[in-house]
Amino acid sequence: MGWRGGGIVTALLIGGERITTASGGDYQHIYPATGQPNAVVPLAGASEIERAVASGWQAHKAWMALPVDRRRDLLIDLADVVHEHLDELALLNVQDYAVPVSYAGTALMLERFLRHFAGYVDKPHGSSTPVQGSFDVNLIEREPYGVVGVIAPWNGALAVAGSCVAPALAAGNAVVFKPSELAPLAALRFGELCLAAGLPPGLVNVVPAGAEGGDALARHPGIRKIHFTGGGETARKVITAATTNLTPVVAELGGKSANIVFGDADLQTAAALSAHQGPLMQSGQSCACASRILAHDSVYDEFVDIFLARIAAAKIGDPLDPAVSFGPVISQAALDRILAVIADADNRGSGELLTGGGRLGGELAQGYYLEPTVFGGVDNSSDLAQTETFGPVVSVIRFTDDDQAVSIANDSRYGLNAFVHTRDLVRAHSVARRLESGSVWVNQISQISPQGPYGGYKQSGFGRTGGLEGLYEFLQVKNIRIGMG
Ligand code: TXE
Repeated sequence: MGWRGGGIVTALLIGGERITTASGGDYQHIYPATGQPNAVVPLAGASEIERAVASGWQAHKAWMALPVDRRRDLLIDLADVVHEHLDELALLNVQDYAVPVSYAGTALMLERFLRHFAGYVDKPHGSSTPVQGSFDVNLIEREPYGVVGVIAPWNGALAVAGSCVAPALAAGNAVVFKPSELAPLAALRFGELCLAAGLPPGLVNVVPAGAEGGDALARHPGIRKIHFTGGGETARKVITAATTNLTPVVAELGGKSANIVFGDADLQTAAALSAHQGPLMQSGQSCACASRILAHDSVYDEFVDIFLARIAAAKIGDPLDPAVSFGPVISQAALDRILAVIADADNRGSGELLTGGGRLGGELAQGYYLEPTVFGGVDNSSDLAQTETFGPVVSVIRFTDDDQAVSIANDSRYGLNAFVHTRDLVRAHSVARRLESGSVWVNQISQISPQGPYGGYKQSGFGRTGGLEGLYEFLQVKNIRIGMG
């Protein structure tokens, strides 16, 4: 990957070939920490998608022609190559979306998912069953789809490469991987590392694109399954496009996660975890953002004091500074949108502004920096509490008892994550079972691991990544019955 015109020259990666001009035009990628261009990104259009799908089908055949232990070892080799490039990938994440380099999470996640799913390649994932009234042999086989499409959001291309591309490959598929135009760099480098590890060219094609290329991918007849990660509005467009060929879709969408602090919680720990999981991690630009903090009346004031102190202690600044934990939001448009959310909440009296609320100036004025923002005493029926903000803005909401906490937490169209802080594990279990969300984290932050399934309830999506559920999303079931006379 070279530099041109003050920015990185990127290229699509199709069939192992770097393509630097594409029918989707060139996208001038802006570095959010400075508001300045740092890369020129050719965007895939329909013709490049066509090439990528055709290349995928050739590579799929080559991949399945390899014995399972060879495929397993190649995925382990890829994990090793990713491990050797963790620092570079973390820096490319910074170039992509100005996430602080101290947050190396997604590159590490990629390696872990690769190692985990390499382990499935040569393990049985079919079965056989006796059948009534005969001695026929009945096999239940799980087969790859062939070529699948993976569409990633800007805030976690490497996380999606791990949670989706890794299991898809382990299941035997080729992948057309479409990162967001807002964050293509780390994903493109991942595609190069796949080639360096010895994977067949075309097994992982990386095609940065916007809506045009994404739509072409979603409606392509050669794409047999789609895994989409992003917002609900876009998901509707992807699902509609996928109906062209009745292509199945898995959707990992947004959230408005409740973070319940009970009266018996260790408040120092709860405040530290809640600050990280709330406005600070990726500047609140995470589907797992704990954006609705429910605090029991008995500890509300004390918790808020500790929580605000934790947020004030966060180092805000240059994402390349290892001491920094809070960076800018992704774009001018996001900055304007989030400031409008804050102003609207203020005007409606949805809660009391306890800290933040404005754009950061001084040496940060060129970047899209927002102050970490907290509203207190928020009404859960307000738009502030009901709509995903996808920025460093969180609400603190009072509750008086367990039933009310569960009721408030579930009063949301989303259901991706929920967080519970309590020393009482009977309460933790009983509350966890009543929360309508795909993941519940007790005295923990959203430590997504390859072993555990991750995904949403309600409008946070359907389908899972991680674990056997995540593998089976990329396998289709065939029943074979052999007459024995
Ligand atoms: O999403 P967008 P963004 C969610 C997060 C938030 C959103 C932010 O909660 O709602 O993602 O990410 C492509 N046809 N999650 O802004 O705009 C687009 O180019 C096909 C949840 O990126 O929905 C990008 O690659 N594709 C997640 C992708 O869709 C289209 C974790 C997503 O874009 C398209 C991270 C079209 N018409 C973020 N239009 C989780 N649940 O794990 C755009 N795209």
